[in-house]
Amino acid sequence: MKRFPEGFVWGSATSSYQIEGAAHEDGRGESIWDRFAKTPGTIADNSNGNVACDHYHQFATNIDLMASLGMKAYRFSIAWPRILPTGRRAHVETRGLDFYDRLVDRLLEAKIIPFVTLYHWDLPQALEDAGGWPSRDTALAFVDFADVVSRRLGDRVKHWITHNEPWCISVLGHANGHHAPGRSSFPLALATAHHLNLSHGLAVPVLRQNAPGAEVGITLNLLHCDPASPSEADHLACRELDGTFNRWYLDPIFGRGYPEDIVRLHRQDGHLPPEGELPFVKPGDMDIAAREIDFLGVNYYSRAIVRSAKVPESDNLAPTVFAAEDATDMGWEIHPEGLLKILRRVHSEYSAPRIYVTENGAAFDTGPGADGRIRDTRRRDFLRGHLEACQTACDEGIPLRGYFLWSLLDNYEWAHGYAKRFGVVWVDYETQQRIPKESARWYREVIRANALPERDA
Ligand code: IFM
Repeated sequence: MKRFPEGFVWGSATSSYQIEGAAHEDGRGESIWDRFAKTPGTIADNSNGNVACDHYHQFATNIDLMASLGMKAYRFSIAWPRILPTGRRAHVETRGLDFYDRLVDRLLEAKIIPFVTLYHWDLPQALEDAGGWPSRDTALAFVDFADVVSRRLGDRVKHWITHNEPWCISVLGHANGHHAPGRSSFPLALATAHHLNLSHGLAVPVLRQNAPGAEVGITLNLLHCDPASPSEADHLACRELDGTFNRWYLDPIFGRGYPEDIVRLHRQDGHLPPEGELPFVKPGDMDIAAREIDFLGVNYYSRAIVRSAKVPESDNLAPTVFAAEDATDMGWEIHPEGLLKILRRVHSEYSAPRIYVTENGAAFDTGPGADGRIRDTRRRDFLRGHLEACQTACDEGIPLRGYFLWSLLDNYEWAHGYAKRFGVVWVDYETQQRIPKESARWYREVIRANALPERDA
């Protein structure tokens, strides 16, 4: 059995709106997801995060569960409206801070390392009403939020992630309206992406100041892209998707500014003015966005097989497709090689100093059998494939320091509601009963051995 490097961090990840519930307790303000979920037609099952996994009340049970599964670390996010109900520091809700304080203390008692994500999508609605992420002012409000939270937790939390998945916040939230706040304008999405980068860079020194000795980073969702055929058109389309999805977010963080080819593309498509400076970038911004980080968080779920829409069918040679059985319940292709390729790339092209896989996992709706056991072998196989990719990356000398599976619990999968189950622990939403699935037991063995069991085990 080949072992992972000594000290490899094994954990699981969640986010505030997806699990906490208690939406109206202890002074929590309204978030954009509370508002969005009330808007007819936005959420597949018309549900919301009002109760979710009731983590706000059951966090101790959930920590016991993590401990029983041998987990060494836990990545969670802070609900901004719990701390600053109107988004601004004029009103700090201490009961919100007290909650995360208790959570962190309990984790540390259980010898589980807290990894805190500051922004995992639940913007205070008051900030949205004042312009939201397309407004530069929200970047400044974020720095205040980062300051308030890290002053309180920085003595104990030594791993900080500014933002989770800026592509989703920008594109799903502002370009195609699939996520809160449900806006549909590419120019607004580009301004959002920039203000996320800016706010990230502004927060880095604040976090370092308030949490001495901490590691600070950002989490990007990265997509490995392959052309659907060897045709030139598909290669170009592939390069463009890689640019809009990956490079637009990686390049500014690593000091390269926004990629020229994609700036050109956005100018052609009318998302940016035909020439001149980018309207949202002020002098000095790109240096701020590129402030040195200690690690890059990589969220990886699938790859894209890219086919050009701009040329007649006949120009594209036989496309690569994937079989239905190779997809998760999200319809995403299961492609562990893509994770390895992404890890190699952020190491060799961007020299990420350290890397954590901050999310990786699969939605499968396998529930309890007659004997109560949940035999989610497809999730186990998914995890094994991706962990093999991680192991290869470590063997190649890529500085991959840890892995957080998404997710600890079945939870609120945003616009999909509760129908998509990503947890290694089953949640009965009626009773709030939790049942560890077979994949959770398998993961426990991986952690215990710091190695993958033999394939036929
Ligand atoms: O549930 C989400 C999470 O909030 C962000 N990353 C992807 C997960 C699965 O879609």
